[in-house]
Amino acid sequence: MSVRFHKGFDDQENEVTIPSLEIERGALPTWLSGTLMRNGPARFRLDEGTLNHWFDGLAMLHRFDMADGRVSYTNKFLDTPARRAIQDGRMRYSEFATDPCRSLFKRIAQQFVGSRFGANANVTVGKIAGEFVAQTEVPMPVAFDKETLDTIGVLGYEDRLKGQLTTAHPHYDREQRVAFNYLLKFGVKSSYGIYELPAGSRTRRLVGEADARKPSYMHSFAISAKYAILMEFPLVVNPLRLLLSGRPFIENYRWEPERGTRFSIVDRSTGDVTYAHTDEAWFGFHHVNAVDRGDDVIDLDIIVYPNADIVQHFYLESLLDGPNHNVFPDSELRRFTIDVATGAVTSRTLVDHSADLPRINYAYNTKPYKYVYANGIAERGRSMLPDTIVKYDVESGEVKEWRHDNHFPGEPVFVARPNVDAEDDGVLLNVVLDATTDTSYLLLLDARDLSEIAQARVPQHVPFGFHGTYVR
Ligand code: QVM
Ligand code: CO
Repeated sequence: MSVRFHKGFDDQENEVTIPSLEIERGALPTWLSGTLMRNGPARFRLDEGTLNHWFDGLAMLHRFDMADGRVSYTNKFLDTPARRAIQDGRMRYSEFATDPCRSLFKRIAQQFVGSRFGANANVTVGKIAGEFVAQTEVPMPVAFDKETLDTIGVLGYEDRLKGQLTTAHPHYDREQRVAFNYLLKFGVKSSYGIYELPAGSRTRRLVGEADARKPSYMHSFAISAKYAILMEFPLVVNPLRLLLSGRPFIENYRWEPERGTRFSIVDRSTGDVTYAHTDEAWFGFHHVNAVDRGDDVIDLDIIVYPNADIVQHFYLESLLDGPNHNVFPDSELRRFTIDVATGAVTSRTLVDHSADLPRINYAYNTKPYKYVYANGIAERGRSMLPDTIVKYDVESGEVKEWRHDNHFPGEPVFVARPNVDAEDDGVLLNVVLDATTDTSYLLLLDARDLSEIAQARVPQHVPFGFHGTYVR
């Protein structure tokens, strides 16, 4: 099979502003007026050596502005200590899977002055206290100017919550106007604190705290109307190792499937914590939704893998030079039904198809819903990277697909058509790498049937990124 996706991992040093992209096919819907902002790594090659992993690359912001049938494009690196050091020819800060060379003394000193992290927030874009921020899993959001994409700086919270790790996937309760996230505090006894942050505020409030001796690597979590739920995959770390091993962050984690999978369930109003458990070992990055069924049962839907091999798959060496059998690990959309009172967990496959980077119409978060959009795998056991856009019907298990040979889409972002009721009445925005020309384009699909609406060409490549957000 010919796979030419490598351009998606090439550095993109060119920062441009293009007032009007060429619309190569179709036309933008007249109602579509807003901005898609995306984040992702755009530089891996250093003066000496290369970063190890897809999650390590230097953050670049991308902005697609849509109005009056036109699309403009701007991209800019996030201006951070990590980026400046690399421009000066040195790697000075820890990334997900790459560490600079350091003495033990320096490592420990840095641990306590908190400068091991160079603010390379390359995962997603959010909004905190009215500011647009780039976010990653170290709780130091980096504010930037929405128009110019110029970096403003690390956004400070005004509270006393402490923790070293969080997610780049906060949840939002649009009625209560609060955001939720967790903050992991490493210690002899580590804890995951669930906090809420009112819109417009910098003051987080601790809702409840679950403890863990060996914290799990959890890239996202779920909220239902009543609970915040942490699905603790058995990819776990001994916090001492993180402090002393001298290995990059993720290499300190161990796959311990015999632990099974624990769920920490925090009551959003009382802060009470209960635990549930299954002997089955699962791993995943992305929760899809969670819905309360009756009083004390939660249906939690998530893209899962039977193990954490996917983390290895995303090393650049594996992606770019791996042997032909180095294919994308199989995933599925699975529903875990949790009985909060008894701690019992059962689960079943909802959609038996491989994909990741799932999105829903977020108005349906915590509510009964039907559709998931994701970055899909055309052929299990053959594709190395996601190469389709899929739409899942979680009730029937039906899969719809958009695909095009040698075109590599990313995360599909759903935008609802204003003033409509149907869950899937809207468009999907997707940045696709066209590996036949080594350039990218913004693809608009009708979310109902995945038919093409328009394509707007960027005259250079947009490296494969992670997440984005649409703002009106
Ligand atoms: C120290 C550290 C880091 O889908 C994309 C996922 C991306 C995830 C990323 C980029 C995670 C990065 C995590 C850089 C962790 C840094 C932590 C949390 C604890 C400190 O003690 C040590 C700086 C290595
Ligand atoms: Co993510």
